[in-house]
Amino acid sequence: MRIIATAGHVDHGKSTLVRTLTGIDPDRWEEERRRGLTIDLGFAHMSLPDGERISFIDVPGHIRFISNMLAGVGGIHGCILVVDAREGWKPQTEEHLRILEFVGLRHGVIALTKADLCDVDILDLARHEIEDRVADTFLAGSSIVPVSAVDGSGLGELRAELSRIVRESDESLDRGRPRLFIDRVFAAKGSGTVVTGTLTDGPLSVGDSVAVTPAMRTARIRAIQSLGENCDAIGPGNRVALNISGVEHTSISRGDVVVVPGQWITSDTVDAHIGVLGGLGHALSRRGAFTVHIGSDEIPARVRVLEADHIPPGNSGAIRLYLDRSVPLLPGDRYVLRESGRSETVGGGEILDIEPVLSAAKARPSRRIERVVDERGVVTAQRLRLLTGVDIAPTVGEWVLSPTEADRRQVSLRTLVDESGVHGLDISILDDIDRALLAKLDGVVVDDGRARRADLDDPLMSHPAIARLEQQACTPEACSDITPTELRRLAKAGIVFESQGEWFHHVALERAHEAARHLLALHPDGFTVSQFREHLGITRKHAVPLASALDTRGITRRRDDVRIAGARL
Ligand SMILES: Nc1nc2c(ncn2[C@@H]2O[C@H](COP(=O)(O)OP(=O)(O)OP(=O)(O)O)[C@@H](O)[C@H]2O)c(=O)[nH]1
Ligand SMILES: [Mg+2]
Repeated sequence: MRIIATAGHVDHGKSTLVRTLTGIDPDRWEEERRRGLTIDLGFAHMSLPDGERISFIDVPGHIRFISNMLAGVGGIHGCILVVDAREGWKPQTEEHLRILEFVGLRHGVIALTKADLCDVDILDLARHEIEDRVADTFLAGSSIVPVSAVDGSGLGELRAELSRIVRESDESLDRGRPRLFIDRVFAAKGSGTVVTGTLTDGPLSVGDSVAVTPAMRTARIRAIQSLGENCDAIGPGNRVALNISGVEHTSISRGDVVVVPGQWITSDTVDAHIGVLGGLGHALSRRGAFTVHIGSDEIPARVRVLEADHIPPGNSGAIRLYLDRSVPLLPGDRYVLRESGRSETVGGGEILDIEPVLSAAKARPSRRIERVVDERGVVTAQRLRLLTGVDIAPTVGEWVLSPTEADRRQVSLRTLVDESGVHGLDISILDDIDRALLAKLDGVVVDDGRARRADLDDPLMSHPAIARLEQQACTPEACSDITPTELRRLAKAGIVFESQGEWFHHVALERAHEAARHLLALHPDGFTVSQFREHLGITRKHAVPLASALDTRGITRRRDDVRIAGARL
């Protein structure tokens, strides 16, 4: 599926051409048909001879309805630029073409209409003029096809050109986060609210919970139609009608956006690249009242030129846009800037930053992810994806850190750890990011909630209880001068061990091991706890846990009342 928009001056034959190709009259309104003038967007579709399907968006050519034209060209794959062969290039031929450039279109064909009314010389003249006019645009070198809706000439070649556009244009990007800029909304009899638009960025399914910007009213998708047919799910790059429940049609208007909650950042201040039209009679500065056209939305805005105070016609630069309301956006989104006072197209380009951090005086917008991270220092990988549309692996935990920020934090962590000495740094005073960084810091050990330099002696290792337990060996007394936590840390270090509630120094295990070896040499069929106890000269209180410690280590194995050799003897 590809979506093709018409473009061109008023009365040049756009709607007639769409009707001739598809059999569907894109002029939906009685007023449009009566006046023979397209006012709002029209829709039609067809199958090409090779089976490919095309949706058409037919736009009005009249300058008064340019906003409607702008609302129709978001998310399209190609265009038919329509030029009346007798009239040639006209203001809205030029303006529409420039608008299509600003929205980033790369594919199209030029239809030279009403060929039945002209002779070959006129057609040649028109062709040469068009070739000149499109020379510096995406239509440079495109086919110019003379067509007639009256005698049908040229239509075969035009269809072949449409097939070429289908082949050469890329499928719409699937980012897994659908966005539907609404271009029509109405109440369907018996089924509630219906919104239509060009679906981009991800698929939608019946049953999905969605939200409608700017108020983020939540709704559920009850039914989906595309090309007049019901479907359970639909991918990006399609014309779509959604029947949604939960939102009144009167509370939605063109330009509102259907999204999945949590998947988009909506912003009202953005930095953008702008190309200013060469034909503009003045430079772009902050003076003036502007409208920004993004998707099907038209938003009043103020402009601030960045890195300069104006941009001359034909030049490009960066601007900050202060929008009257928030829109779900991504860097790379295209927009068109118009001046509302003079009602003229000023320029357009791509959004670079949907959440500028630096003041306009300092901002140097670009699409570099590193810039986005640098300006913030720290950002979660999830937020970074919403800000840039790109998945970046976290530096640590769930965070992406700029190199400067990572350095700064590591240096300060090292200082804190150094200063805390053998006592150690209480890591509960750190934030989550520092705690995660600390765990990866070389030469630092975190133990029991405290971080120390690994090369420092641990005072616990010289605790008097250790020497005492070592001396008492197989007959330890209960320790009152050391905590269970400390004993467990010593056990982790392999210095002491616990068996059946008794704490022993490791030497006790070595002696018990020796005793077992000795007794098994005398009694290959096994020795009793009594023999073990007598051999070591200890009581049952210590003999039982020691024998059990031998069992758990596989040195001995218990069989009925005796111990026999284990695998690790
Ligand atoms: N003879 C002839 N007339 C045509 C042809 N195509 C369009 N027309 C006529 O030109 C007039 C304008 O055609 P439309 O299709 O309404 O023009 P449009 O570009 O859609 O106009 P807007 O939508 O208002 O910008 C109508 O009267 C058509 O019948 C053609 O190939 N041959
Ligand atoms: Mg029309």
